[in-house]
Amino acid sequence: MIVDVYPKQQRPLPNFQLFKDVQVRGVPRPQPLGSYHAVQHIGGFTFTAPRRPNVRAIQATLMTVHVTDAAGKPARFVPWYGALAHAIFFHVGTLDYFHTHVCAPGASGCTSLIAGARVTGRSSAPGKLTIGILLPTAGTWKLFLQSKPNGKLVTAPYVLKAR
Ligand SMILES: [Cu+2]
Repeated sequence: MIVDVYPKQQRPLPNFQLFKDVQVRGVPRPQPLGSYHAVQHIGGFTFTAPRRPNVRAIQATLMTVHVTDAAGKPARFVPWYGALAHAIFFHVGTLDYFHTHVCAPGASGCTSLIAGARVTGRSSAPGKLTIGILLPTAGTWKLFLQSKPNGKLVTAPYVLKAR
């Protein structure tokens, strides 16, 4: 369970988490992590990401994903909770968490900061999401990229190895 909240303030906020353990009954059924797929067809849209993303811990990286509709036209992203896309990362094993946004030009709240590095996610054209990736540690991360292309909520999963 994640509760993701931010204080209302003007300055960008460093990525941080507060933890508390929760007891859950029952036997967990592990799901396979999956692997990285550059091209994915989800909800009637095609998500095309780099063939080999190059991600390193504590280093700002931009990853551009192109989204087209069933007719092959660039999708129009409808703002959702203040951003054109939400990129939510979980570190496999430790469940470290990183959450960043892709914003329309001129919008605020899309800059991430870790250890002096910073990166900003932008969308400068229809169908194009440039995610600012800034992960705190190396290892395997699962990214859920959530957006509303043409008004429909779609989540695209990616498995990323950060060196
Ligand atoms: Cu978000």
